[in-house]
Amino acid sequence: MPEDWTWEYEGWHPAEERLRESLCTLGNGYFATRGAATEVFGGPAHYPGTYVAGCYNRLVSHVAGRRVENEDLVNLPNWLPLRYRVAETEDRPASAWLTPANRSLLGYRQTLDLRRGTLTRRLRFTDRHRADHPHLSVEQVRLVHMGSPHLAALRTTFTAEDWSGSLDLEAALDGRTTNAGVERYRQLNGHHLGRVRTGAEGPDILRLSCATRTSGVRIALAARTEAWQTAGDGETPVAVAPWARLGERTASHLLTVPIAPGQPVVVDKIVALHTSRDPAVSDPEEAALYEVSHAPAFAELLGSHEAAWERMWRRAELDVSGEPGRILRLHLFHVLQTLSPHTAGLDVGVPARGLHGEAYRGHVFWDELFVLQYLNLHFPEVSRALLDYRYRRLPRACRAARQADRAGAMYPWQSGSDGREEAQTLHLNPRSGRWLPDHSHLQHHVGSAIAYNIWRYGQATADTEFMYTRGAEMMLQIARFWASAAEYDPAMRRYRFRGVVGPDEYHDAYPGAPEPGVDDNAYTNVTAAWVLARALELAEVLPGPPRRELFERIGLAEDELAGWEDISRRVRVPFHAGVISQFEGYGELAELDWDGYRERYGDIRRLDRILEAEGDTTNRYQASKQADVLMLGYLFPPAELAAVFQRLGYAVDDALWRATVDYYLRRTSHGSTLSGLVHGWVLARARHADAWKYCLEALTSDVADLQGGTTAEGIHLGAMAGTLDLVQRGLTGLETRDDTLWLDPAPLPELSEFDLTLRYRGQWGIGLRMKPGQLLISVPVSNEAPVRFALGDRAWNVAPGSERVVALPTGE
Ligand code: IFM
Repeated sequence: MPEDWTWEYEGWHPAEERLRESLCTLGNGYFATRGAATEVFGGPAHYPGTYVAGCYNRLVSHVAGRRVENEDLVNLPNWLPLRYRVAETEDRPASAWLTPANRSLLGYRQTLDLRRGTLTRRLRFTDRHRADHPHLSVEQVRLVHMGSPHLAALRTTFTAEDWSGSLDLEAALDGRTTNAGVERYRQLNGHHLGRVRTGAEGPDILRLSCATRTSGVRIALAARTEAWQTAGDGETPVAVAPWARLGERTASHLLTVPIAPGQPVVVDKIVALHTSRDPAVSDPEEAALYEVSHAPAFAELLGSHEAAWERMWRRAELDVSGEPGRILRLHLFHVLQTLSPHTAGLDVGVPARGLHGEAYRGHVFWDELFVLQYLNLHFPEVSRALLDYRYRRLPRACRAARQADRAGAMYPWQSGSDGREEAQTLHLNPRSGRWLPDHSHLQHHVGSAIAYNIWRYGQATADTEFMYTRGAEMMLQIARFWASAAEYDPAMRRYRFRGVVGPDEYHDAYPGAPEPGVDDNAYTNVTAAWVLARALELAEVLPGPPRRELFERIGLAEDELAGWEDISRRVRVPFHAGVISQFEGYGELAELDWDGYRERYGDIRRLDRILEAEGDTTNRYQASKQADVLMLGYLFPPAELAAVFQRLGYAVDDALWRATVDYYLRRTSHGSTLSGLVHGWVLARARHADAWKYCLEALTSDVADLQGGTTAEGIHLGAMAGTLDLVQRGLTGLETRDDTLWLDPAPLPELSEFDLTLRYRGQWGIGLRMKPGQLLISVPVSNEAPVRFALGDRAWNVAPGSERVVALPTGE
């Protein structure tokens, strides 16, 4: 169905434009551009933004009497501007520039076509001052090339429906951009670009170059403008030459073109973007000019762009019927625009908000935990590159650990260009206007997320070249950090991790405590124990020479491993009232009047801001921002979770786990999009009646902007990718271990039919088709060997070119 691949936005609604811009962003893993209007060079309704993956700059600001330093993903010069108006005639001055906000606008429709990777904008104007009400229609197609990652293009076609005259056109490169896309950051310095230079080359090429102020990344754009109209015979295109106007920070092509019914005017803008961070580039300006002057015409570019997308869709395949399927495809589109095969050649991590806006400054958090699981089974080379981003920053993480009197690697909660801790030290509560201390750097569980990703990547790919070298080194250094952070409590005869912050950011200290952090966060402790156990397992299988070489290089002695073994079996997990405690003392905190707060405020997702504005704090209450203990049920399938607890000497049976799920379900405000996802996943696996409610929340968090306007500042990449994985692994129960694809379906009635194509250990096109009561497994004929599947106590080797239909227990 064609509509399954398109998202349509009708009319011009100033309050919604920025949200649409995020959702209509086009990108290719190297760079992305928000779906902003080309006619407006700014203003409150629009926020043009172009971001190159990994292009950061650091600036100092002064807020609340303090000096703060922030590193931001930089908003680069805007390549979009293209504006138009009806040119003056002998008896009439030129019209105003025509924009979607203009009163002469009759119609506005934006269509995001996921299959083709294009954004088409259709606008229709009239001149109300003229008695004959002439009409001008404009169709504009935009692409950010998926095959040639440094190219973008814009084709604009103007049709005079019932008048003749001329159009004035201006196509520009605009270097006046700043980072101003997030209201909360407005008091911070956003002027990242300097040394702007503009120029023109030959009759049809403009150039603009600049550099980030402190990181010194040089950026260059070049734009080729091609315009023509059809001649009087309606067929012969006649090229129209532009002339260049160069400003200090802008470069424009200007042209005036006659137009008449049956003689449309077409303007193509082909743009190239390079930075000095690019591989295989001598000078970015020279590279951009070279690229733009060798780029083919628009029609050919569109063809090769669509072909590149077709190849991507084939590898990414995940087909779900109905509206959930349409949303999932949009999520997949944005994941692939942020992290594509082009990413594999770059030194970049997973930006939590995509390349779609400036929230969280383009930083890299633990959110990659929700992203790599999907990529592992489609684009493993991209997963590997993202893990290599972490590997290159391992020395910095080791130094951070040493500075904190720990051993091993302490990865930062927020990472940017060089891997230092980028978490802010102050954050603004927009409700109270107060700047508050930020202790999120105590979320050391980010290290376990990296280790978890390495382990799962290894299971999905059997990539021993990575696992026995960089993967092992990171695993061992993260395990070493945990071993050095563990405090032995002789009274409890257990190891404890104290002074941390768990995934639930509402608890960063005990009420009234002078120091930040809480003790024995169950998620942190259990995942730390898991990391230690997996590191030992990996150390065990490392072949002799690489093992010796690695141990020697990182100074790891064999007897350290004995200590890890002990810790991995005796980490403490607190319990209260028959459930796992989120941390020591959680059960003693006050109960919140949830109904009262809901009644008073309606949306209480950001309860932390509400309470702080009232002079209170979430630290006093049994109130969690997002899934914390329940994250364990997201990371570990039931058997593995039970085994993890068993190894620690705790009996966590089904009843205790269910009681734990219910307990936190009643005490969570879901102030992060990750929360709905994790709850949906955990409840779906437990076949809980409320599962769909949370899955739906995760599915709609960006398209319906559920977190109160935050999608306009960038999409939530973790939740988007997580919903793909919810189908891929959550509903199928898919696990990749022991050379086997293990299945344990728990389909939701609302998501009971879907198709997946996986790439597993170098084998492409492995198919899983789920229907109510039935699962069809297929292995393409092109495969070299059979693939082993298991479900419960049944197992099959499915040969190349064959299928296996598996009946599922009733209700599945
Ligand atoms: O990593 C998340 C965190 O869990 C909740 N706050 C936002 C971060 C970035 O997405």
